[in-house]
Amino acid sequence: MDRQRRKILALGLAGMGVIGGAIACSPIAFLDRKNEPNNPPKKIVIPPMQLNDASQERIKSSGLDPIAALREFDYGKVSQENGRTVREFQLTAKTKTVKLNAATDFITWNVNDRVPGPTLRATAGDRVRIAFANQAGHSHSLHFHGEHAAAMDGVKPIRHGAATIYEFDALPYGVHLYHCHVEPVARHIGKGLYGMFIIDPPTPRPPADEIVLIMAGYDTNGDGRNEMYAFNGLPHFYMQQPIAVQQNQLLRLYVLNMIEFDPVATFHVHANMFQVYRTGRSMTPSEETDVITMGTAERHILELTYRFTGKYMFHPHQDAIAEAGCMGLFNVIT
Ligand SMILES: [Cu+2]
Repeated sequence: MDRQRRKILALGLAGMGVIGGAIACSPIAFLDRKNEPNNPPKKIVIPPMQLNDASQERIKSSGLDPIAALREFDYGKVSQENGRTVREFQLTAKTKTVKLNAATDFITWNVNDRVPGPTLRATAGDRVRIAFANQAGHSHSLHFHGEHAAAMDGVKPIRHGAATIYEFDALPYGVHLYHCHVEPVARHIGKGLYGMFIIDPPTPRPPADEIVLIMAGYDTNGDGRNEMYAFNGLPHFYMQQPIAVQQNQLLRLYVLNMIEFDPVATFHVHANMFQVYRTGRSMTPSEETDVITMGTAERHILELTYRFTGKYMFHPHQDAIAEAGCMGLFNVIT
């Protein structure tokens, strides 16, 4: 999160008089469009998300933070070079043991000690510079989806203790991803070395409450099958801590299927329909549905608005996957 947004959040917390360890998001947040200094910030109402004690404890003890993954975007360190915007990102491969539930420890390979890694964000045409260091103990790499030269494709293993720079133009606009490409790739991704990479179109999309949902699986016993699944890293978390969203306000979901070992997963929302922007590659939706099939690494923008308040599930309609942790709730409030 950049400093300005931290400040806004801090002000929001103070203004709300949050006490007693309750954690909340600011009631009013601004969509951060650093690259458009001439556009006034657009106000979107993001309902405060009061974390109950159990959720706070779980985030602390698990080493995973699905709240940070949900609405936080890393725009990089921005500078101008020869009249164009350059965004520099520091990404470090790490190894970290997390607690998927009270009984299950899991050794992750990850980016910046997070699973998923930070959601990187740029605007089409920006220059993107990724300073990648490997401190994970094994060889890793970062392979970005999108267009770039072969030398920047990130398939060459970077040894532990080494570093490299990946640099390319952010193209084309859409929802992309990055992940380790060292073999066996399914294992490296399955252990957590991935994240989302959003390239905004030159003309911004309309203001919306923007939410990242990344589906992933965990092979906890090394048998080449997933025993647990999650949205944004932590199994079942958004069931115990529903995502508060505003009634009658556009919700824009950036959904990525990062599940290895299962060929496909669907994404389904209850009691509503969504507009599909496949791979985020268009400004007009291609279809409307309430369940969409996604192979591994497929990702889409899905837009919807809830007319009625209440709690609504979202999950893959492979119900075994949902019941093993890849399930959550939107709590639609006025
Ligand atoms: Cu790797």
